[in-house]
Amino acid sequence: MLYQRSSQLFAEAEKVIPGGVNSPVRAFKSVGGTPIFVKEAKGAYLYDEDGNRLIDYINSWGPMILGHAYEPVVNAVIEKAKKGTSFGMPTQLETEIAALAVSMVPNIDKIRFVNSGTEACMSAIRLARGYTGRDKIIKFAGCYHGHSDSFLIQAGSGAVTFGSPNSPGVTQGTAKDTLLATYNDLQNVKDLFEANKDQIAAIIIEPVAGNMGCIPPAEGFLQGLREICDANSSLLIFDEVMTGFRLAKGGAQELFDIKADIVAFGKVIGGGLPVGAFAARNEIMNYLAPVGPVYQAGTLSGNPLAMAAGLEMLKALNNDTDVFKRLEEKTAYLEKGIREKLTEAGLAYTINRRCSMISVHFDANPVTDFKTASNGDNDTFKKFFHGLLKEGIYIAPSAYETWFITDALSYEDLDFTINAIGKVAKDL
Ligand code: KE4
Repeated sequence: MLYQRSSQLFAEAEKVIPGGVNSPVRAFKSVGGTPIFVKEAKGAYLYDEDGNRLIDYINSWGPMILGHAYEPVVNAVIEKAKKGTSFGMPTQLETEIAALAVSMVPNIDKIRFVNSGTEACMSAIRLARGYTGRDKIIKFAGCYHGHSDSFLIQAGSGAVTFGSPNSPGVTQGTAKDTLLATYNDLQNVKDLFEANKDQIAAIIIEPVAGNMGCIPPAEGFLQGLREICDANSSLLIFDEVMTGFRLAKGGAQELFDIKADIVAFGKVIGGGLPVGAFAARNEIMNYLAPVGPVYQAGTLSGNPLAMAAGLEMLKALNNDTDVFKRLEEKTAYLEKGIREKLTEAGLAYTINRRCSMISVHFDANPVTDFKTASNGDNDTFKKFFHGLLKEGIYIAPSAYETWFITDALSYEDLDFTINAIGKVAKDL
């Protein structure tokens, strides 16, 4: 596997784009080496600029749940583009995808589309603050809700990869309203409510965390948060940018049978085009402009191309009764294979998984929160990452990420991957 062309392209990119990338986690800083430049992709495979074929376990960080260049999405975008790409005026298509999303996801009456997961989460907490009249929010160390100021406090994903979980540029005035809790620690959350009586607008959580590796909620944890919010008249916000339309048709709310007050979406909902969204029951959503006083807007929100892509994606997931079962079975098969190979190699590891979100941690102890996620052996992870890349397997270029399984993966791809892991594990 040579990366000569990627190296050349990276050098050119660095001259005109900070760090040569438009999103830091792509820069391979956590694992070292040169970022891979992709030429095209189809199904489960990426084709890089050096002609290498890579089996993709990131899938654009989640959206490609049915594989790259999924034909119904591609064809819908092509046809829609011929009729104009943006109007800044309402279209029937927005109502169609909104109605479908509302029919798929429990406990929501209305949905507002935006252009990214960051916008969705940022708007969700503004709405919660406006609705409750309170300023403070609780987030969990290691969770990542996009890069708006209120969230860059002990954030996961790329933020922690670069050791800047508290980004410069976030003012003390903003940071003071973000309270930090420990994932899977209900008592910690109760203590925060005790210390900030009647001041907390909402808890925002990734119902399955995916930005410190994959960390599922402990039994009873989400239910406990629901009860704490009810007892304090605070809102429970599920950041389902990763889990939405991935864990189940109705996302984490369906899978865990827990009711969130506001749900944020991204990734899958746009079918690979820039779409975020946030949704809630009428009494909350009607606080949003132009109906209510909470302002939120966007030039390209509900963009026809993005809506066309998202609609085809949601229709496919809504109509395929087996897709989530296939994703579960394929990821369980992969997990079993990885366990066998890493055990054979005598390695200390933990694998966390929920449905088609999975991560490998090189630490024998349970990984249940940001602190335990930080204990993993990153040198081993680096070798694991690059060893797999050489075998034609692309996993997340950071131990603080989750893998996203696509239904486009065949069992031959999974066997190829498991065998490659066996080969690489011997040298770790
Ligand atoms: P975007 O603004 O990147 O569309 O979404 C932000 C976001 C919000 N909530 C969750 C749970 C997320 O995982 C994300 C974004 N995820 C990262 C991957 N860990 C995107 C990759 C990147 O930053 O380039």
